[in-house]
Amino acid sequence: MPPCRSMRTLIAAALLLLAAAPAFAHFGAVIPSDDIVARDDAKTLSIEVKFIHPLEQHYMEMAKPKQFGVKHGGQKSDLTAALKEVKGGSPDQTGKFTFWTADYDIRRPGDYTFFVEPTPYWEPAEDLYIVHYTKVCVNALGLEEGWDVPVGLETEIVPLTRPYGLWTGNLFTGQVLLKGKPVPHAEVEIEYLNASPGNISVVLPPADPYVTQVVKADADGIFSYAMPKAGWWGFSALNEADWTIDHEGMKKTVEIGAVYWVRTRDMR
Ligand SMILES: [Cu+2]
Repeated sequence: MPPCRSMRTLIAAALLLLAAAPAFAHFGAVIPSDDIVARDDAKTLSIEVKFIHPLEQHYMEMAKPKQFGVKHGGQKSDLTAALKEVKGGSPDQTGKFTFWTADYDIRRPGDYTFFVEPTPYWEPAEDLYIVHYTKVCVNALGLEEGWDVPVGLETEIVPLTRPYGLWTGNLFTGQVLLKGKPVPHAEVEIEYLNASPGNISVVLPPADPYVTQVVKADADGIFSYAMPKAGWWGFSALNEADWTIDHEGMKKTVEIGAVYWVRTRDMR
């Protein structure tokens, strides 16, 4: 029996919804209050840890991360206990979403790479779990050392461009690693954080493909992108984990992301 009219309408609507489902990307985000701590600056950083759609300014609910830490001078420190739960959302979102903040006191010179390993996020629309290993580097007190050292996460982006002191228009180059090895031809998604401090004109994408930029890495997992506006830029390389997570008795795929954030400033 052919489906009734209301059923056909429903199917058509569902198909339309699928077709129209925007490819807006989820991004783990670790955004510090300052990216370069100079001698006269406040030495306490406030760091926000979120799961968002950066250009659309949409929040997703974020459970307490499995691990939050910093690598400095070759040493890793666990900062998970410093995380405080906060609620927020974009102006056009109903309801509030959980994200996390932590304060961190800079005491010594050098590069501080903050990293987060989130608790797996169940995404029913994609029938998978998402874990975005996310990093950001803060330079402190005049010593430029450590930014190019991997943290040792399951997957991560390691910068080949020094990730601070970047001008608008600079090219950011990085390498995608999975279990410490380059990922040939990795696809990297890039988004601008519309909520960047100092962003006076919110970016309105003229069409969906403008929301998330896409570049492909070369055979050594190396990619580049030139950032056209001042603010924070997120780079995200997605891979499938070689492990699964049980969800209601079924083994589910886990999408693991390597995410890295850098900040640009206008030349003037
Ligand atoms: Cu999302």
